[in-house]
Amino acid sequence: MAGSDLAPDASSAPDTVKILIAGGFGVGKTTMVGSVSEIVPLRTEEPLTMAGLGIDDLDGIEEKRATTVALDFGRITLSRKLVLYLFGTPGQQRFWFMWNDLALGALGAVVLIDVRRPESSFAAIDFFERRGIPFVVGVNGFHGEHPYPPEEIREALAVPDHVRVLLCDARDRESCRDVLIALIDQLIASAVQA
Ligand SMILES: Nc1nc2c(ncn2[C@@H]2O[C@H](COP(=O)(O)OP(=O)(O)OP(=O)(O)O)[C@@H](O)[C@H]2O)c(=O)[nH]1
Ligand SMILES: [Mg+2]
Repeated sequence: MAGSDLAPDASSAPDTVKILIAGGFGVGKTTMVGSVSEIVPLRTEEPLTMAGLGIDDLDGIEEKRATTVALDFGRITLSRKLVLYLFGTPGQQRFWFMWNDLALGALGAVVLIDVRRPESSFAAIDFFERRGIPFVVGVNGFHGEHPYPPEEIREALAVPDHVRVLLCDARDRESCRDVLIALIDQLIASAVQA
C-alpha cells in the first residue's frame, strides 16, 4: 500500500553484519555465542570421546565434554539499525579447512583467547591478519580471573596497536556484548580513516 503507514520501509530495515567468533580449541567460542545470542543458538557439537586421546589437548579444559565440528550461529541486535549475525568457528586444527568458507562476507571477527593458554589462538590471529579481516581480541578469563592487563597480553601476542584487546567472560552476556561493540567501534573508526 503505497503511502500507507503500514507499507514496509526499506530505509528502516536494520543493517545486518556477519561477524566471526574465532580462536583456538576450547577457548569459549560456543559459550560466547550462546551467552550473547538473542535467539536459541544453532550448535554443531559432538561429544569428545576416547578416540580423541592424544589428538585433542584437554590440558586446562578437562571439564570439556563436546567440541564444535562445523559452526555456531547466533544473532544479536545492537541497535534499531544494526543486527549482528554471529558465526562461531570450530577450534580444532582438523576442522580449520572450514574457516575460509566461514569467513566469506565477514566484516570482522573476535579472536577469543583463553588467558591460561594464549598460544592456542595464535593461528586465529594469523588467519585474520593475513586476510586483512579486522578483528579484536577478547581475553576470556576462565574462572573470571584476569591475571594480566590487556597491554601485557597485546605484547605477548604481538597484536598491533590499532587492534583492541579486551578482557571478558565468555559466560557473561554484557561482557560479550561489550566486546562486540568494541569491534563495531573499531570497524567504524577504520572506515572513517579510509
Ligand atoms: N570456568 C569457565 N569455563 C568456561 C568459560 N568459557 C567456557 N567455559 C567452559 O569451557 C569449555 C569450553 O568452552 P566452549 O565454549 O565449548 O569452547 P569452544 O571454543 O567453543 O571449543 P571448540 O569448539 O571445541 O574449539 C566448556 O566446558 C565451557 O563451559 C569461562 O569463561 N569460565
Ligand atoms: Mg565450540
